[in-house]
Amino acid sequence: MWRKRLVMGLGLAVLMSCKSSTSPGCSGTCVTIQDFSFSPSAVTIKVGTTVTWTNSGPASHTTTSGSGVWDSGTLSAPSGGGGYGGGSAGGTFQFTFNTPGTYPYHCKIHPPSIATYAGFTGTITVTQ
Ligand SMILES: [Cu+2]
Repeated sequence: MWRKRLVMGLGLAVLMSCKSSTSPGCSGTCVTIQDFSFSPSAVTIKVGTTVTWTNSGPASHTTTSGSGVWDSGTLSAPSGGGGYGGGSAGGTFQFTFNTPGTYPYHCKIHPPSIATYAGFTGTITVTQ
């Protein structure tokens, strides 16, 4: 009987560690959105990789593909110091890239066509 309880305990520990690694922290390929930059702005990944964007700036943002491949919609800003400060973590968005290519993107709310946000762009490069 003790053996079964041990296995269940381990399973629970694995579940809990998974949960804490997705939000507000991020495992895998992660891009942080700030006011007004994507960090890192250029990311190179292998086909099949999932990218997670997290908004940690004080304003709402989006990650929006320049060629319509993805659009996160509005990602809310973290509140009350974010997940570590007792508030809520910023909005996150995940997209899996299954086709090699170069994917420029921007924030729809703060588009690079406005001079102030000209540098607020990012690129995902997907290789075989
Ligand atoms: Cu924005």
